[in-house]
Amino acid sequence: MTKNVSTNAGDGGETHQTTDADHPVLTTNHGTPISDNQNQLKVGPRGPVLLEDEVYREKINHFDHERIPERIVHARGSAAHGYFECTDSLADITRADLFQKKGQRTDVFVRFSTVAGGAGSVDTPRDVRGFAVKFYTREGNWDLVGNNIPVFFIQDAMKFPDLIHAAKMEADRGYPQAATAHDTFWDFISLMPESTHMIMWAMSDRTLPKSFATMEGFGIHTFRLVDRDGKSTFVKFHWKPKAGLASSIWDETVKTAGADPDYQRRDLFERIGRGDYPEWDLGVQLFDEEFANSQPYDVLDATKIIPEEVLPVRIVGKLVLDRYPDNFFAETEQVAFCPSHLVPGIDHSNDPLLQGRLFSYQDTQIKRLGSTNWHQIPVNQAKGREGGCPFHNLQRDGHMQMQAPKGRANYEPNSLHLAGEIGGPREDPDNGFKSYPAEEQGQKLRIRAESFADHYSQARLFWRSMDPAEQAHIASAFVFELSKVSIEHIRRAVMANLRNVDEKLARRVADGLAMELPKASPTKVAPIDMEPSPALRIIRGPLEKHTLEGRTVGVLFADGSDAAELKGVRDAVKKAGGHTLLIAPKVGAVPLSDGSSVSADAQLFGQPSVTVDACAVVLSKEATARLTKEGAAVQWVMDAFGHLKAIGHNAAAKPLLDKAGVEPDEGVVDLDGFVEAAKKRYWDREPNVRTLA
Ligand code: HDD
Repeated sequence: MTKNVSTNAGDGGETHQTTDADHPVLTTNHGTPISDNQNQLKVGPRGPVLLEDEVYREKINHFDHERIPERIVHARGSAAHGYFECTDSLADITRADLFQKKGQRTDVFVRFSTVAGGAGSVDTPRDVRGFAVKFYTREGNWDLVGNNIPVFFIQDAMKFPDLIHAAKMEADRGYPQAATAHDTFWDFISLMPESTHMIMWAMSDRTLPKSFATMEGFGIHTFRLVDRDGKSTFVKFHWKPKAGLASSIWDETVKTAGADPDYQRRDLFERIGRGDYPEWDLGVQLFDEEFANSQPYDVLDATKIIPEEVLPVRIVGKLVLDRYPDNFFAETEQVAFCPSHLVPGIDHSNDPLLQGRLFSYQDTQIKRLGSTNWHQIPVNQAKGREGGCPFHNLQRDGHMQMQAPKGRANYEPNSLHLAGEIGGPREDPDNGFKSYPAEEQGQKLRIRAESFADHYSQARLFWRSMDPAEQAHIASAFVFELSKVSIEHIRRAVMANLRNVDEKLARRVADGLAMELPKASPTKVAPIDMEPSPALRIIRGPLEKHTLEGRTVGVLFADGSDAAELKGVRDAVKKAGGHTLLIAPKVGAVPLSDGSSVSADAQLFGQPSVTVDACAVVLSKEATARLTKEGAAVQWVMDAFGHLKAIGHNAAAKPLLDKAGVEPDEGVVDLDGFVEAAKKRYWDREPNVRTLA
């Protein structure tokens, strides 16, 4: 290996670098070795600098161009690599390669995102989360670009720019960032009754996921699966988290945003690092035209779900994220999803929202990544597993072309192969992608189907399916958001729509705002009462999991903490599949009762209890006396209690709990009972700690 000592670092005592096997020689982008990375080229030691300095110019020029336009929506994202494994063959329903054989694996890249905020905004606003999956199948890339909510705000893509303009920071003042609690968003929502179902989800705990690993994902639209004989079956896709569904409490997310703006990105990184790989089951709801026609809504309307109780979700695969990207920009930022990217055996439906998306994503990628050759960026390349899916075609040239195709033939048909030359790729009529030959006819119209006109029945279904604790969160979220709306007629218009969802909900919101209830807004179609769907709940719902697996317990300790008690908590949490974070007033060596010492993972002031799932307090009498006078320690415990977390404590720590206003309940336990108690939140405590609408 090259041994090279840089000696030209100037006279100012700058660093001298050596290069060896671990440090290859620094070069320009064109490979010229660089002798000095500290100074511009000057005339004499005090300048002026010379324009001929290519080493400097290249470096700055590249730096000046380091940013690309951020995504207009979903700008803030975090991603991971992993695999999809087919666990139940769908070969009788679709010819899609990834669903053929039980045990078959397909590589994936998954990007989670918030919608409204910019790339540098926080991870925990009240917002929908994107859940975009790129499957590198052996027959091309399939992008399932979904969200963590199974419906959308609008029915027709024509309204997408309006929705997003209204949701993002207001046009004149440039705020608020990453928040829907403002006039323009609610103005739009109040004037678009079709958004009512999704706004119920948006005001629920679904928009406050604790972690990416604890949220569901949905493909939303109705798609088609097509078998080898060309038979089509409609499908809706669901991702079900193995870690269970878990959300935060509003006050907790607000504080998390300050304590750790990267909370969910860090969580993804750390989970993968610890081997707690985030995992989901892939479920499908399969149905035919007859079923579709029998439902009281249109399956092409993206503001509607098919309740799982009506049409069960069949689990056909699992998704495991086991590798964090090597480079944020190259992968997470440059990954580009397109709902139009399908593979043989999967096709889209006529959902007008989906149809509009088919154009938008390719268009945005060209703008964002700067070239139609964006498919050549490694994270976007069709590669399949086992290196199986290169692309071959006769498209050529363009900005940033990375390939040098051989031969004269860049057109087809050609006969050059007959002369022994490279003829290039040919179409495959048997196995190539074929669109499902749906029969279509009708007049050209700009119109919304009558079957899309019921805007309230499913909003009502959602509300009626919620646990009472969730209903209280929803009502309180409306009150909070509308309290930030300064124009009164907008608040009234929202409440007028809510009366069509549920009178009591509308009344609770009106009371919370101290406003009169307006008249209900007129409806084209009278809402119906559908059978409640318990599957829609998080709290006390089928996916709420009482577990420590993959969860983090914060242990507050200090000088003189009992070594055996501390070890007892750590061991027990580990045994239950959890992870402990030791938190102390100082991070270095903290002396324990037996003369040993241990380093804290985090300092008390920088690691508030909002960042963990459950809390243990292990303190000596002396440390407790000190910490009862320490605001951060009192707040740590107060928040743990207020956020309905389990608190395990030793006897000596009790005065700190008293100071924090902790009242006895089944979630406040001694250390022996802690691990069992730490597996859940205590929803019944909530009415004692805050007023909800
Ligand atoms: Fe979209 C990005 C999800 C409707 C136009 N969308 C984007 C991302 C997700 C979704 C997860 C981020 C992908 C990533 O991580 O890179 N979008 C949805 C869902 C929708 C939806 C679930 C409705 C069911 N979107 C939608 C419509 C349009 C767009 C109707 C336009 C007609 N979406 C875009 C976009 C984005 C995008 C502007 C911005 C960045 C990108 O595409 O790659 O083209």
